[in-house]
Amino acid sequence: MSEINQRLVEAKEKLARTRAELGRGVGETPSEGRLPPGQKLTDSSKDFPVLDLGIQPEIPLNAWKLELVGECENPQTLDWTDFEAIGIIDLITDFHCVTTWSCYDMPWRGVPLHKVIALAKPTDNATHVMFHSYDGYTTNVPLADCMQEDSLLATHWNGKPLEVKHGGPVRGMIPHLYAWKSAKWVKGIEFMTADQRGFWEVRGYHNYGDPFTEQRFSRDE
Ligand SMILES: Nc1nc2c(c(=O)[nH]1)N[C@H]1C(S)=C(S)[C@@H](COP(=O)(O)O)O[C@H]1N2
Ligand SMILES: [Mo]
Repeated sequence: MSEINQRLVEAKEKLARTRAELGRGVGETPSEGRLPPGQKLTDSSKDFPVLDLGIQPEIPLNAWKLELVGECENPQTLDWTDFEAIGIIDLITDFHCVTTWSCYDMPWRGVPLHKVIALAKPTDNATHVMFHSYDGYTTNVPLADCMQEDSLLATHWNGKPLEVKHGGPVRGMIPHLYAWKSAKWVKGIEFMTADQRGFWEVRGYHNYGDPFTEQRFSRDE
């Protein structure tokens, strides 16, 4: 992790601390509408903002691998051909970043996460998943959330292969959680018998990250 943009990470950690001190949802009324409280709608007709650690790893398709490891009966490594053969779907979802921008109707294409997970057969003891990325990023998600119909490993956005800056060739897309739970440049999925915090979750961000109840920071837990 020595290559990551340390200043960027520190700035975001500081934001987590100061926002935590101010308290959550100041002056805002939680709404049950489509736009989660505290969010602003951003135009994504052409592109959308980029957030990363200052590294955008370039992984050619013929070098890309997905490792399924940990608490499962069939640990395995998939290459691009294996991965695509699982079955591609199109999915339109909303996108909510904890830095307060949201986009509606994001057109994704990819492989349903539950189908990938089914190949690995997590044991009954597996409760959580850790996503591992080529830039060293990690994020934890309960297994049940990964099994939802609209959780995806996305390969395309708006009809085109996912650009490197947005996590191509393959990124997670867990639309019902804040976007830091959607790991870009995914290289591994680890099944765990207990919850463990990922990159931002140990740096002041919420362990679960539900945008509709503003689970932004760890002090909201
Ligand atoms: N591998 C990796 N995935 C990541 C990140 C990252 O730094 N590295 N940033 C997260 C954060 S904080 C957000 S908001 C979204 C941003 O996705 P985008 O850059 O495509 O908008 O990716 C998430 N996934
Ligand atoms: Mo983010």
